Amino acid sequence: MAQQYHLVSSVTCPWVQRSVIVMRAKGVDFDVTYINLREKPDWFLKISPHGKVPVLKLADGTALFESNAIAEYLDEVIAPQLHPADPVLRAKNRAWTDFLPTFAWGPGINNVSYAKDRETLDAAMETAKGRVKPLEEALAQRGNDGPYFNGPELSLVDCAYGPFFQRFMIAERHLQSGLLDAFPLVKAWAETLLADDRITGAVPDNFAEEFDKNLERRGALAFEIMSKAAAE
Ligand SMILES: N[C@@H](CCC(=O)N[C@@H](CS)C(=O)NCC(=O)O)C(=O)O
Repeated sequence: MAQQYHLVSSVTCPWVQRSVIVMRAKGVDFDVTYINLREKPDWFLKISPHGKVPVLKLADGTALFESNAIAEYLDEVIAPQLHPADPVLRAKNRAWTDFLPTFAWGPGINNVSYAKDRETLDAAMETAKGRVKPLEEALAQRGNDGPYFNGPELSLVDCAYGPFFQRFMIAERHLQSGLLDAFPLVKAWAETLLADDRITGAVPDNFAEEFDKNLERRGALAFEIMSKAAAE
């Protein structure tokens, strides 16, 4: 029987993973279609206005796009609610979720993960620190002891950042940049997210292999270091 939700996906996409995490956290079953983003099918372009995944198709055929809109929709219709009940806290959570593209690409931590050589890595580290610092301050001021963003329970903020920490940590194993060392609260938060199977398990079986290929396609230093280590 067809599931109520159908996710249009691509294997290594962190924004898709965010949708999957929300559905896992809510115990929702769903079908998935993987597409090749380098050869987008026509049917996909018809339902994704900017040609990006994720798209979540509902039982009545409605297609939702944008991972934030999808996460908010799922949180409104399926328990348990991951957004805080308090409107001020909820607004703060939305703001930190909106900060995610700045954190990742601002130029943020993705520029570290995908740096092509030592020189660009050093430059990326400097700018990325400026993107991690506001989060460190937010965690210091959040008024709870974690381990998740809002305290003991997973939130939509955790669902959004988890995929980006997961990818950063894969590259970081090879790069050893130490980016998060100056930010102990962010580091502890990232470790909590990476210890949560709802987050790290929200990728397909071939994720590791495809992510390595992604690093290779980008000419990333992390891939070069990894290949050298494997050859030794
Ligand atoms: N703001 C979008 C970003 C989604 C996004 O960038 N998806 C990438 C894959 S990770 C994509 O589909 N890229 C295809 C393209 O840009 O042509 C969201 O949150 O859903």
